[in-house]
Amino acid sequence: PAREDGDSVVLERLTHKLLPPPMYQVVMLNDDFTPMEFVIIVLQELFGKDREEATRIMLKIHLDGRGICGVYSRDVATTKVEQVLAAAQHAGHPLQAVSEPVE
Ligand code: NFA
Repeated sequence: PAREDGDSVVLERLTHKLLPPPMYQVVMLNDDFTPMEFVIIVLQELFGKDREEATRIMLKIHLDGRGICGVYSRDVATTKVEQVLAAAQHAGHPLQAVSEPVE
């Protein structure tokens, strides 16, 4: 019978239920040089945090050495890391970020 793209919708939903996409956390690392204010702005502009949450995450990174900025699909997480590194390079700060699979 005619498909009218209905089958692919069903298959996509079924695949989604059986096998949720692996998720990746973007982790930012502490250093001794990047200004706290720069980290707060990056967390707001690139990760959509309000100032209060951005400050909380920045301080967590400062105190613990690392902190989670957000959790995304693999491609989005990779792009977020690239954006952090580009912003840091542009500003002349050594800020580092990595993505890693959740659990
Ligand atoms: N440790 C940095 C400072 O004291 C601040 C910082 C926080 C850097 C989080 C990187 C990540 N200026």
